[in-house]
Amino acid sequence: MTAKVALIMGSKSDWETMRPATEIMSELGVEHHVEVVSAHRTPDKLMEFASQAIGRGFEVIIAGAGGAAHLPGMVAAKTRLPVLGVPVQSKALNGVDSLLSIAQMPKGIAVGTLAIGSAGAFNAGLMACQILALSDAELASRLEAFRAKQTQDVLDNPDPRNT
Ligand code: RP5
Repeated sequence: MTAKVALIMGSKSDWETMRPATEIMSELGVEHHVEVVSAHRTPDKLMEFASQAIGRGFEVIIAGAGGAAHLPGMVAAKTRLPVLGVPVQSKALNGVDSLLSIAQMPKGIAVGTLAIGSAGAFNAGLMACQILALSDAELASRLEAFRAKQTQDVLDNPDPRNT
């Protein structure tokens, strides 16, 4: 099966933040490709990746980056595929720089921006699954089951003193 989701990130240092995206996609049975593509260190690779993404069979791109986080916006500028941007927590500004860089796209090129850090990465993976589930009934069923279990887990153990 070919990967329908490409998960790219600006640096290997982003991997621990971005890993939860792969975990939920694996849990829901969604094939994904993972690769470092840097907007400022490998700009030619970035353009090549984005312009070839549709031809490679990808349907959703998740892009994580930190600091002056150009990666999601630049990828979105070169492909019509939906791009989900994950702000990686930076050392200097705790990821607020990453968040604003990704969220504040000028009108005309859209990037869906998730929360800062690993929760955002997990939700990007989840959102990618939800997008693919629009045309995949089996994936939709797995998503429904995931959500039902999450709900039931809370209902079954409402005492906050129990872990
Ligand atoms: C960004 O610069 C990356 O996305 C990373 O979050 C940040 C720092 O990268 P490294 O200097 O750790 O490689 O491009």
